[in-house]
Amino acid sequence: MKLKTIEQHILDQQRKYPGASGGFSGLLYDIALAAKIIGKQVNMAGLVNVIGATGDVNIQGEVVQKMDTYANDLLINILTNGGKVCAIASEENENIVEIHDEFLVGKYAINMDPLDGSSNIGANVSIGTIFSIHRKISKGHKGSEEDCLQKGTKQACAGYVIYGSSTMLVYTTGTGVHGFTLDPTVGEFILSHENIQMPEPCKIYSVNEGNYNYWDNGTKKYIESLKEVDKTSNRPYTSRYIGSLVSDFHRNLLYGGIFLYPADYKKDPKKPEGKLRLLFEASPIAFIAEQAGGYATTGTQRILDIEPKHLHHRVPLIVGNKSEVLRYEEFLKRG
Ligand code: AHM
Ligand code: MG
Repeated sequence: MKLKTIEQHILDQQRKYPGASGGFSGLLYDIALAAKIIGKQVNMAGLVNVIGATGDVNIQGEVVQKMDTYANDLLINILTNGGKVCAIASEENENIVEIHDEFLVGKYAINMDPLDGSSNIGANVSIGTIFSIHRKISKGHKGSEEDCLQKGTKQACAGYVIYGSSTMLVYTTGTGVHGFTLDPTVGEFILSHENIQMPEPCKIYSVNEGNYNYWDNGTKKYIESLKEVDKTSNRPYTSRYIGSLVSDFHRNLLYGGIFLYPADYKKDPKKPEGKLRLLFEASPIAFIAEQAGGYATTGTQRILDIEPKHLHHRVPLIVGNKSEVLRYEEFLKRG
């Protein structure tokens, strides 16, 4: 058996595509490093009540941070020190994080959700980090919001880290989707899932069905259709919903499935709204899905084609096996 670390894999990819720069590989190493540290900390999360609750002062006299703040600060720290980025946008920050004068300014902008699904952490449920990398397009020496506000088709790379029964990093640069599992004994991400493709048929659906009464008719009818007995498998679809996007998507990517967070009328009875954020959640997940043979839509528009209006732009997200996502679009059209 030939073991390949994430570093070797990135270098191999770079050799295959001579245009790829070392700066880009360095950036992925930095993300992998942050992932290892966050993973270790997430594993300790259950002990916060023992060694000092969130917001409290711990035994060393330091304030114990909330896990999502910890992950955000750590990523910003590692990425700015690495000198490969020109701007960072994070779900945790209202505006972009600018690179201070003491650091080198790189050619890439990062959009990230440092710890998605963190409300699940108290129940020991898998959570994740999502990232999306764009090339710098702004004119000045430093990066600006313009570099982060690019549509999904312009992504140079997207990925996520899942902190589950193992820690895994999954990424794409537009040449397939590759997954690496952390071997905690040696601290290396080892290639474990090469060229992932979403398997057919689509067997699973993942949606917060508590929102049913707030959905439009098309979505309601589509979900009802999944409960009918399928002619080929002779059984209805299986419902699986964790409430942690990375975990729900990761399972569907490996087993075949559709994830839905459709627009709903929960907040405003006149205007349906999506919950998930385009730049930090929908767009990177859509890039990975398409690279794995799947598809992602708002119901009426391909996610990767949406021009972001602002950093925290929210969209409906329906992602999974292509034929199934297209079938959802048909239901929505018919209403
Ligand atoms: P967060 O960014 O505040 O963690 O929220 C995003 C999470 C996703 O991981 C998940 O898909 C969704 O929210 C679950 O929402 P709900 O609890 O409404 O079903
Ligand atoms: Mg999130």
